[in-house]
Amino acid sequence: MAHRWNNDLSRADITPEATFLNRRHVLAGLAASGLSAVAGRARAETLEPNSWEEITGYNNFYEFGTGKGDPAEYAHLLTTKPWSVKIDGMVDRPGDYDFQDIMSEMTVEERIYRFRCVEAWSMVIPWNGFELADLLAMAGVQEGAKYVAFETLYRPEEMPGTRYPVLDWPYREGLRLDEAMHPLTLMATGIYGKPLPNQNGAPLRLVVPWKYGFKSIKSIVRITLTDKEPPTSWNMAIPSEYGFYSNVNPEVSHPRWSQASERKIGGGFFVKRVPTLMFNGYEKEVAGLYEGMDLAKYF
Ligand SMILES: Nc1nc2c(c(=O)[nH]1)N[C@H]1C(S)=C(S)[C@@H](COP(=O)(O)O)O[C@H]1N2
Ligand SMILES: [Mo]
Repeated sequence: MAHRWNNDLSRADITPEATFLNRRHVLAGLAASGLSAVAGRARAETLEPNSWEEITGYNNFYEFGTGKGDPAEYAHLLTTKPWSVKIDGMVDRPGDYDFQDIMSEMTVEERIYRFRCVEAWSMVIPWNGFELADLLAMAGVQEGAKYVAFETLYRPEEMPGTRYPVLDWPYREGLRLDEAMHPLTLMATGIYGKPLPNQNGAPLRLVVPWKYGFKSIKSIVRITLTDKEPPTSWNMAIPSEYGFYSNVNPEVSHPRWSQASERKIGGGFFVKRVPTLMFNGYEKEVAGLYEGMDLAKYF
């Protein structure tokens, strides 16, 4: 599959942000560019990934409970083999796509992304995955499609958290088609080069780095192309707090807490909070998608 990202931006464009390349490449690039070791270290440190233990031990996956430790404790109950994803709606080739068949078509690469939860904690995660756009191309998006709807597996016998009506199951999310096609939008299939652990959304989950974490839906079984804005679980549950867009925006506060700063998980609870960046630091890449929109209204 083609890789739009590499075609759109040169390495020179992205190295200063140290955002999309893995750390070895970043460090090699900095050394080659003659930057001082100190500057190099400072830049690399801004995206120092969280540890495997942090990434896989502190999660939100309400199908396994609402506690941050529940997914690590209970997600092993989930069977992820075999797995297929139904792609339907406004596509040329609707059907059930087997996960292994999808993987054999895709080039999986590593990308280190900032990941920020609406509750104002954040992590930096080295994902492995492929662009959602490549998967959508497999199914062939039809003219007139404007949105992409996603659904998580709903299998109560393996998901103890679904016994409680905290959300209207199955977990649902959605993106506008241009957001879905953006080269930063990833279908993640791994972390640190290993297959995605169940608690992180095995075998495949969305990662939209400029949006709050809840948009990054886990363990996806259905993707539907549509011309209408799809309902989303968090918006259905609490519409005043969770909008369809959910772009990381330090200027728009959540009704119950500020969104202006965040605490990076790891290094102890007293690590100082850092200011949250517009679009989670991906402003240069994605601000154009929202030109002319009132982001306080479309939150
Ligand atoms: N199916 C499903 N996907 C989900 C959630 C969930 O409860 N169920 N939680 C979301 C929230 S609120 C966050 S912050 C991220 C957490 O991803 P992580 O546990 O891999 O860090 O997953 C998102 N995707
Ligand atoms: Mo979240």
